[in-house]
Amino acid sequence: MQVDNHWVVARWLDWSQRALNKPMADSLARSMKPGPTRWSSRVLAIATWVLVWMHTPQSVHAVTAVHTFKVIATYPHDTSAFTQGLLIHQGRLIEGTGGYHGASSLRRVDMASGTIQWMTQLAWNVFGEGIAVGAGKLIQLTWQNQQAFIYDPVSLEQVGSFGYEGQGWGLTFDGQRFIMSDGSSLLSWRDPASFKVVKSLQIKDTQGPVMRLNELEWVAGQIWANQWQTDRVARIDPETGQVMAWLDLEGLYAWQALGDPDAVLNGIAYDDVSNRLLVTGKNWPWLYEIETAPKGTVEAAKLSVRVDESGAAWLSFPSFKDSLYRLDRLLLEKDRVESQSVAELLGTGHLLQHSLLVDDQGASFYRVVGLPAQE
Ligand SMILES: [Ca+2]
Repeated sequence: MQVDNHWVVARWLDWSQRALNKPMADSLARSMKPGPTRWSSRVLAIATWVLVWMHTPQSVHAVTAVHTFKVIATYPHDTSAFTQGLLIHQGRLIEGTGGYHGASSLRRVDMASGTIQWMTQLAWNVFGEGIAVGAGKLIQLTWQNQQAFIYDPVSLEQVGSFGYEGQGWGLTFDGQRFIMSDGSSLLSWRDPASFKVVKSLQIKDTQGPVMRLNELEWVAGQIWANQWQTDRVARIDPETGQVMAWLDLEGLYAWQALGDPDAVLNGIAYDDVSNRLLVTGKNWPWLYEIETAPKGTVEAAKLSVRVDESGAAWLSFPSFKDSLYRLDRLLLEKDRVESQSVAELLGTGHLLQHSLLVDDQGASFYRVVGLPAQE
């Protein structure tokens, strides 16, 4: 039976987005009519199987992926540094700290030894927050002072300041604009010259808005954000605001042992030259260089469909570079359900769009499943 690809595509989309779409419901209803047609436990089993398939956490859109980490190196970190901003500029580690009475600072730190090479302290009544380098300057936010400081990004000499409205939490730079958090689920994109808001997005995962976004880092086309008071970092698609994966750093450092509820994970720095990723926390004794790895949970890949001029259907989905994916096909016929893996792909780049030609002669449904990292 030749099935129009558009129809397959439409059914697939319906299926992926709703619990039970009408064509499938109708089809199942027809199959389950009593009488000469088979009203058997087998049909019920099929229906159940389909429902299980649809409701499994492994189905598309169901669960935001959770990634874990591997420690590459551990470096000393100043335990008096209440870390609020962390970045690497020209291979140098720069840290912004918070707190009143002189605890707020901007400093350049020798990574290997943890030694402070240069530091400026903010006024006693100023609480430092996120830092970022962009458009030839380093900007440091303040929490509630509604004032930001401008520094030369190399010498770290202060060259100016300006005012803005609202709370300042995290800050990063996407190559064109600053991106700022304020402790809510919103991120704002800001013009590097005027610091005026040019775009704003609410950040969500599959469960809804993600609150308390804190320290930020631009990592190869994604925004990474510490969620305040958790051990988690959200990896955010800057176009949609969707959390594409969570990086779960629980167990990296048992900060609870410090006895300070404020000593939470905060601080992400990424060096795109050396591809190093560094994380730390407020008053933590260690700075960690880490790599990320899938945790064996599922990638919430956004499978989309394109039909080309010849009528062939292409499935595509975005991926992270450290993920292995499996494409499953579910063949659904009246008296037969068959599931098979049709492709296995290793993601090779952030937000890379994988495309697969789908050659369908029947009613098929697809899903993408993120696989655990292979040992
Ligand atoms: Ca950062």
